[in-house]
Amino acid sequence: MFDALAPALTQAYPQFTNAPLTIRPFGEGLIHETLLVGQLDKKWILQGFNNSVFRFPERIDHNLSLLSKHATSHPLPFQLPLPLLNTTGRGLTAIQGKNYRLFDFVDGSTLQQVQQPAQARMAAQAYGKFASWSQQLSAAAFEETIPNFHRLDLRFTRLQEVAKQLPSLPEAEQTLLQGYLAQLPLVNWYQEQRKHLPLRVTHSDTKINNLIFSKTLSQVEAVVDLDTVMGGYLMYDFGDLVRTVACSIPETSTEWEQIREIPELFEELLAGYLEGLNGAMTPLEAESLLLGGEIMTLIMGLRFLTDHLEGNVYYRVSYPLQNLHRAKNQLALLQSQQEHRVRFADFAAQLQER
Ligand code: GN1
Ligand code: MG
Repeated sequence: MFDALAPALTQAYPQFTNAPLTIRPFGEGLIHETLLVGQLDKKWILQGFNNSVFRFPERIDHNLSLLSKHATSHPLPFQLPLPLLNTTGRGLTAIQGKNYRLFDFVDGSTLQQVQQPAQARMAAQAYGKFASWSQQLSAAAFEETIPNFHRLDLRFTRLQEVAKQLPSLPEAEQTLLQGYLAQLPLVNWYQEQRKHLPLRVTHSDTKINNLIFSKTLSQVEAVVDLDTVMGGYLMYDFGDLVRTVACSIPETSTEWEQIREIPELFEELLAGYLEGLNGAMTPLEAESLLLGGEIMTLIMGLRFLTDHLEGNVYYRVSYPLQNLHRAKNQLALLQSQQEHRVRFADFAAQLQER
């Protein structure tokens, strides 16, 4: 069904010759549509751009060009794949009423879940390195590609508003809603932090599957999904890593009884992130990392539940109750994370003494 894109692609990008193209779905992204394009022995990633989520493509262009310039003068030990330009010099190409972007394919492996503690450490070192590298850039120079993206307080009130507009909720939804609303103290803690934390240039979508490892999983080859790079807090980036790495099963799983935080992986992540950061943070930022995982898990859960109540208008779903299930998964993970607060604080104190 994607073959229909081939003639327009061949015309739009100087990379392609007239040899046949193969185009097939690729990866696990929930927002853009990701396709793998092959021609002879070469490969590219073609992305169907999600215009309704990313309403300001020009802001993305602006931010990516800041990143690209900085990467030229201050090289990173991994790639930051940027959109290839079409024959008219643009990163976006309209085909059959939809916008597409083409990227060089980074050969390697992606993980939905780490298999060994060393992979968690490596992932955290890479995102920590990205954070210290991007700190040399002014966060104020970056534009908000999705306004208020990680504003926990606004996500929280939005869920309340959406729930209020519904006449009544089935029991499963009601119980879950109450579970989320009981997290108000965490929202208040977040609000307090916002008064003191410096704004940094953050990736803002540091899921484990946004890293491309080498084939043998021995190093990080690339950090991808750069559309949400913008001003944010370090705890966002560390937190999304905790959410997607230090858990027994992925966010897509419906085996809620089995979901729990894996403290040993959290500890690898914290050690690795601090190694990557190499001291580039304030004491308060270092402390904020400890609750970053909870913050990001709460944000995602609130977003999944809100989307479920709104009729799945944001996230791609493969069955109608999937966002409800994701929300259930994330609340169970959050509650498990909260049982480890003391252990994590002790571990952080030990790391500091070393
Ligand atoms: C989305 O497309 P993907 O999977 O990289 C989302 C993230 C969520 C994530 C949940 C722009 O990222 O914020 O963490 O799904 N991206 C956007 O899996 O909303
Ligand atoms: Mg992704």
